[in-house]
Amino acid sequence: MIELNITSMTCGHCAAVVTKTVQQTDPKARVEVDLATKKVRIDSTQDRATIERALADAGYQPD
Ligand SMILES: [Cu+2]
Repeated sequence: MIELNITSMTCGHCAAVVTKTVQQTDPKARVEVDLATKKVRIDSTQDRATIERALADAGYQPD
């Protein structure tokens, strides 16, 4: 389980982009976004660094 904080994530659109971006690195990933706490929980076989890089490229740099 990978847990990331992404404070730049502010609305449902951001949450959708974050989810889609993670699933592009691992189509089987389970992604849970909590907008209130700006936390993303990811269940994936992909490594953390790869996911963080993909999110940064999409404009959502994890803290
Ligand atoms: Cu947004």
